[in-house]
Amino acid sequence: MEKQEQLNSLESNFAINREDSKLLIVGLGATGLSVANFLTSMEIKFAVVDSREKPPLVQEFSEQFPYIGVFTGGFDRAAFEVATHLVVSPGVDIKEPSIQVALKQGKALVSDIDLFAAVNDKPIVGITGSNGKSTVTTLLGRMAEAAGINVAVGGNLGMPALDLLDQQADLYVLELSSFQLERTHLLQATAATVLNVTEDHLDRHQNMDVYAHEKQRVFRGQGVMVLNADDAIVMDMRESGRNMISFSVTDNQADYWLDQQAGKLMHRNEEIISSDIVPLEGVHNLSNVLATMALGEAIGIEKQAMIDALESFKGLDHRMQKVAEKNGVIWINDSKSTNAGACIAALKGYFHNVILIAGGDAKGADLSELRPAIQQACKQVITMGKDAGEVAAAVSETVPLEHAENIQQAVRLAASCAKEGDIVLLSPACASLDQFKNYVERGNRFTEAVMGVVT
Ligand code: UMA
Ligand code: ADP
Repeated sequence: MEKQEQLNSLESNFAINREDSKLLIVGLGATGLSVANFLTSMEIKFAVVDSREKPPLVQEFSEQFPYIGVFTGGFDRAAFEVATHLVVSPGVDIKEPSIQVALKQGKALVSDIDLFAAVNDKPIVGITGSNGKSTVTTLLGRMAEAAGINVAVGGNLGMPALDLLDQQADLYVLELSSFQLERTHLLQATAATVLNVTEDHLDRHQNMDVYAHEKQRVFRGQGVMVLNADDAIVMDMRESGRNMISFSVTDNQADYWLDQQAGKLMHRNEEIISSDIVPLEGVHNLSNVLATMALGEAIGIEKQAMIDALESFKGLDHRMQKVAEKNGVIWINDSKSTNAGACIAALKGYFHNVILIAGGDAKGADLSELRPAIQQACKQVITMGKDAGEVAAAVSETVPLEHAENIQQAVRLAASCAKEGDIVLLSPACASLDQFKNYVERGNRFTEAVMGVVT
């Protein structure tokens, strides 16, 4: 889209213009910085607030934008007073009192995804769900590349949506979180999916209904709906009159399905590929692959390009990643498991040979739903982190339980009881922020500690 058209779109959709608008960017993280860059390129006035004393990107921001006001260490009332619009970063809760007051005063709330949607006229694929988003987003990007499409991939996955615009792509594949979707009104994806809905982020969303409703917003518009036939909450999102493609690992009536007996991924009556060839661990990943193929079909990617990309896809780090094998013991880093659903998926298929390391920040979740999976798969559980007690409460008396102060100690404890044939699995079912910068740091510390005990 030409710049003038983009400006017209911002004006018509949000009454944002160069003359009268003063946007307030709330949050100076990756999203805040991407919005600042975008508004600068559009010559629209803005200021920035962040509740933290020293937001991570403040230095970078001040160097890049020396003349722009940055208010840190709280939400500066005056900054909100003069603003016409708020662009609130996903990590900031809209229930923040300063935001609520501003909204009551009639100031408009706009998300970075809304701004992106307003100035982009190329197809968008929107991917959300409690688990599997990053895997599906990345794999779909690889499939589009294999088909020769000029594709840009990002969103919650890493590169903020607005930063992707520089790539001038012909297709945008966006991973979208519930935090991004709850404040997005304009996005109309060409194809979209909610991969699954299991409990997560209930410290931010009031309850499961609200959380599911936020995810459902990815289906706004008239694009193709890609639906998980194994998930009742997702199937409730169906809308009559819409094009829909379903996927399932249990139901042979779905459009993309797993023939468990024959070990084949199927598209209706046609075999796509043997499931042995899929280079990813676990049935949940077969579900992810089927979902990705359904999305690929929705945007016209040829089947062979999808298969080529799949065969060379090694999966992402920190998701069921085998980091060592020594003396018959396999060590797996699944640090990205930040909710119960991911941990349950990780434990599936194992019987009493897993030494599970779990715990961290449970984000307000009750982890008791882990109980049957732990009972079936684990020979030992080692808890750690702020909500270690939540994990411990899900461990029945028959499974030995220990507590570790940190990940190094957890790995040493695991090493001391692991025997040939065992799996040591870091799959915390919790966010990492109580003890680490993020899940990547947690996974890296785990891997380093494992290297220390296996070499
Ligand atoms: N924060 C404050 N005060 C502020 C602003 C932020 O305390 O004024 C805190 C937030 O509570 C949060 C952290 O700072 O803990 C980061 O918040 P942010 O909104 O500035 O985050 P960004 O750096 O912009 O990164 C966000 C996504 N993060 C969140 O939604 C928390 C990133 O997803 C995403 O990659 C990035 O935008 C680009 O789109 C990360 C994530 O953890 C991977 N997402 C959650 C998840 O996947 O579970 C939703
Ligand atoms: P997200 O981006 O939604 O967090 P990822 O692909 O990064 O998803 O995977 C996050 C965690 O969820 C990992 O522990 C992974 O093994 C697990 N996981 C991936 N796909 C699924 C799925 N379809 N169902 C349940 N768990 C999954």
